[in-house]
Amino acid sequence: MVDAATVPRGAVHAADGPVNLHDTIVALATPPGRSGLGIVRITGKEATSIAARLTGSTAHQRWQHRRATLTSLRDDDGQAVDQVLLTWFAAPHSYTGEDVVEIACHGSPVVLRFCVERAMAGGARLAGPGEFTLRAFANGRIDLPRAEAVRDLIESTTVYQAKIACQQADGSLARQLRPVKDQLLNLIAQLEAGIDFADDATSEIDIPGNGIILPALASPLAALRCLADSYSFGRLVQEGIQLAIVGRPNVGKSSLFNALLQQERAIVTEIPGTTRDVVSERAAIGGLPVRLMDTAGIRPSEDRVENLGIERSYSAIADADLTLLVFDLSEPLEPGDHALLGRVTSAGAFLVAGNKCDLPQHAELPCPALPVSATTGDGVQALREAIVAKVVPDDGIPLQQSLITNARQAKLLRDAADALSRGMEAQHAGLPHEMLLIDLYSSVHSLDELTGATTADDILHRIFNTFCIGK
Ligand SMILES: Nc1nc2c(ncn2[C@@H]2O[C@H](COP(=O)(O)OP(=O)(O)OP(=O)(O)O)[C@@H](O)[C@H]2O)c(=O)[nH]1
Ligand SMILES: [Mg+2]
Repeated sequence: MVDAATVPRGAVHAADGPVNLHDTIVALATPPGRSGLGIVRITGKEATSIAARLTGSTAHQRWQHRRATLTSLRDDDGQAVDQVLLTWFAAPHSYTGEDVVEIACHGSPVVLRFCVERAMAGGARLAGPGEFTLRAFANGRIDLPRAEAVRDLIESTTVYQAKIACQQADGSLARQLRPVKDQLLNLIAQLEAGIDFADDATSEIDIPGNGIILPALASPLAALRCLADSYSFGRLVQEGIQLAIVGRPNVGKSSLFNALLQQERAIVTEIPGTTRDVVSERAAIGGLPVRLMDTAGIRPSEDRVENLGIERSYSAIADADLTLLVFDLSEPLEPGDHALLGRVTSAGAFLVAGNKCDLPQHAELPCPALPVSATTGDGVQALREAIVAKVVPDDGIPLQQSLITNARQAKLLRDAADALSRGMEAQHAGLPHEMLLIDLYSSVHSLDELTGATTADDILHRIFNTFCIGK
């Protein structure tokens, strides 16, 4: 999708001035600290000559593209400091599109620092955050969504998030947008030609009629809306959901919280009113990142501290994407249970669990509930699945099509779709084709901004600054 000719080159700004995209940069690509291996990465015109000097060899003519070579990292006197594996990626078939050398050292912080400092002494500059990926983008190797996906892949906290990011890093969004943009450009070309020749009686080029224009708008509009709509679920995949566990005291909220987390995080006792504050913890449920919130049991109370805790339980219900209301199946329900059900129902998405299903049942539930036992674990897996089913769209987790997980991309897709909607309205209202052309150009412009073909430097700077150093 990215048109290499329109990609900004050498003009991207860092906070303190333009970023030089033409010098040679070096960074540690693995986390600092002691480890089995650490990788130093160099990209740029001087990458191979600097790496040759680091390894004290003139043998770099024998390095093979994408093949690892066993060699030594040496000091100025030629003394070996570490035995390393060096991999050379020849321009333009590398991540950045330039010559790239990766040196896998043993993961000693002093060795790694030595390697980076020697590369700097040889003429390389220390890379800023995301500068390797910025070069890949600036050199037309990847478009902006693919660059953002690389960052999301590194930041992923669940395997499902990683799968989505991996798919995006592979260019799935560009593959879906390319035909959309082509359709829009075709329509623009037809309209422009029709307008140019409108006054020429000898011309055989006509302005296309509604029968051609409206369907030509409908199909890209539907595709853009579908992608933009996927963000409602994509946002949850990226940011996770907040799940508040609420109920009367002693129904087993903290026990269920611990069972879902698979660790004894919250205090559990037989004394009603044990939990006094919101206890929250991150978990992955069915691949979704979930912030679980255990709350104070809700009941009328004279205790000031308990009442403060109960206020927080109400706030947790208000803030949650999903509320899990817990009843105790082994005890008759109380008026407070019914009041709470009313409150939870009106607050938004909710699930009801009947806990302590291992005990004889004495509760008459006013609504369907998932039977669970936090003690035996019965029903906990079904509860996990029910939580996922509550937030995943009806047609399941859409791994096949591109999923938008990024607010910037979602906004630009909505802008592109809105422009087409306006164009359709203009067309229905019989306005001159020039009006439709304005909307078509506006839609294409939003798509170009999305892919990075026309994205402003300060936005690029903000995006790449969220990357880690060495990527
Ligand atoms: N038999 C049985 N007992 C349970 C189950 N879940 C919780 N309990 C017991 O019920 C009591 C209360 O459990 P908690 O998890 O502290 O209940 P809670 O809803 O967090 O209570 P508060 O924090 O006081 O609001 C404890 O004695 C638990 O061991 C269950 O599934 N079966
Ligand atoms: Mg509790």
